Amino acid sequence: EGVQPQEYTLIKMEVIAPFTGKLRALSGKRVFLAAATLRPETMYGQTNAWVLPDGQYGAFEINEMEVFVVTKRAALNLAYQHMSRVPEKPTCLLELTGHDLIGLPLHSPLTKHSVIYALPMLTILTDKGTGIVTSVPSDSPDDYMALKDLKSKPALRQKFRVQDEWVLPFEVIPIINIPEFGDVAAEKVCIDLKIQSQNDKEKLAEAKRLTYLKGFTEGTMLVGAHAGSKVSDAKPLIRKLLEETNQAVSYSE
Ligand code: A2H
Repeated sequence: EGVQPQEYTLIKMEVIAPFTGKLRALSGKRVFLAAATLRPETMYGQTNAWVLPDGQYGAFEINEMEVFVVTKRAALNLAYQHMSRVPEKPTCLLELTGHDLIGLPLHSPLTKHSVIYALPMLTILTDKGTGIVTSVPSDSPDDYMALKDLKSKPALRQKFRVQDEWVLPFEVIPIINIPEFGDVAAEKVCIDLKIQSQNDKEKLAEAKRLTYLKGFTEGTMLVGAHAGSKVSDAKPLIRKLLEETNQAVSYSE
């Protein structure tokens, strides 16, 4: 835990009905994978969600209608931030693992895709955010490499029972221009640094360092309501829009 609280935007990625398997127990509710992001302005570039296959998750009651799938740890934080049906007490309707979530069809804000899927990422930390991550391979080196691994390794897809059609049709979407890195910064930096896989920790840390600050300070939006604006100007406006339209909530830890 850092000294300063980190303020995230939780993106509400809605599970598309009808529910099957374990999720059937939640039929009639609105169920969301709640993904913690620091880059709400990149949601135009979402291609999938990430879950940790062996991660422990739960479906927690947020209010009468809405359920969030997050880690138990995040549910407790949410309950202390007025996001629990019972104040300060998480109510878990269903325990789930990442394996139960892989393949869920999702409807997520701002992306051009009407359906995206939950896919496995092996480097998700369960002590940060919600344990659910939304994937923007154009601007996040971690997301780019994890998607590339799944696309290029049929054995990895088989291992986690990932169907080709959840992965192969989803291309990197250009959403932000960074003068030094072009329109798909994460892809360029991963190629330049010759990053081999999502497990290449040191190089990925360098790639993140290179893209993260420059994206904010020098990036220009290519798409959406703020196309042509600086990322630093668009970011708070997009965040506000997502929250006002109930497609996201703020969350800190
Ligand atoms: B970011 P910080 Cl486009 N485990 O969102 C691993 N990574 C996690 C996580 C977890 N439990 N929870 C959140 N994250 C990711 C978008 C994005 C992000 C872009 C570019 C950079 C970037 C799309 N994925 O983060 O350690 C989430 O990915 C680079 C730092 O709290 C979240 O924002 O600073 C970010 O890490 C939070 O990381």
